[in-house]
Amino acid sequence: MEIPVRHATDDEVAFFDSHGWVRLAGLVDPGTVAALRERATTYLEARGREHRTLVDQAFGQSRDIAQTDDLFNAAARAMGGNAVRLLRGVEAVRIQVTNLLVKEPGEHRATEFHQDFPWMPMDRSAMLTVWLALVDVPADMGSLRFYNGSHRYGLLGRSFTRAGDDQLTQHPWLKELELSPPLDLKAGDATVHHALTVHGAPANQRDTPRLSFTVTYFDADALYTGMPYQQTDGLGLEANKPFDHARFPCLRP
Ligand SMILES: O=C(O)CCC(=O)C(=O)O
Repeated sequence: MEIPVRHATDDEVAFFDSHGWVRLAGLVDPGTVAALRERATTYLEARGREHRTLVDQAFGQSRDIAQTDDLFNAAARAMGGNAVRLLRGVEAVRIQVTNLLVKEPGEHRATEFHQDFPWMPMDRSAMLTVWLALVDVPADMGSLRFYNGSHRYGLLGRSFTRAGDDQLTQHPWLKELELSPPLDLKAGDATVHHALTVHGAPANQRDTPRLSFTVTYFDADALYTGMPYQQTDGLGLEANKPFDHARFPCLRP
């Protein structure tokens, strides 16, 4: 199954490089997005609704969806070429995780500002997430906001471990950076953010769920550090070796 995905333009690549995020309008066509949305709704209805962690309070998830669903798998593979283009100097990527996210009005709070990378057991930070809107996501439904250029400041520490550990509380100087504008996304538009970019999202103030499909890609040359991490523990990965495992398919354009 092949899914048409447009290529990021040179301007979009340059914007990502300088800002640490970019909006890719019309990344996936409306017909494909409608099919993905229909499946997403079914999967998300079946998910557990326990709010055990600070992350659960911000959004619901259906992780690794592309491992069992052929359409999401095709979409994740088709978007990989843009990940290679956006990550400077990277020749191939692996998929780290695919996910369906839902932010329900009334049920979920704002997503606190955080970086994605501080949890990761990779020896290099060339990693990004494509966040594909499966419904129209006006800004007040909770499209992501980013601190421009924050990917240039290295690892800023973990969030979602305890109350009050969002990045702005830990690093008030981040407010000196410009915050990206509120984005009104159409279904099929995506935002892409680097794993070091500080990002968050407001609560959903509309009356319908915010639905998105996310794929996180990382440099295929990255080596496993052996750092404990729920996703990689027990897979038999060897420290200081690449992630040669079916869970991390390699995409080479
Ligand atoms: O969708 C959200 O509110 C947060 C998603 C996020 O942090 C991510 O995809 O890295």
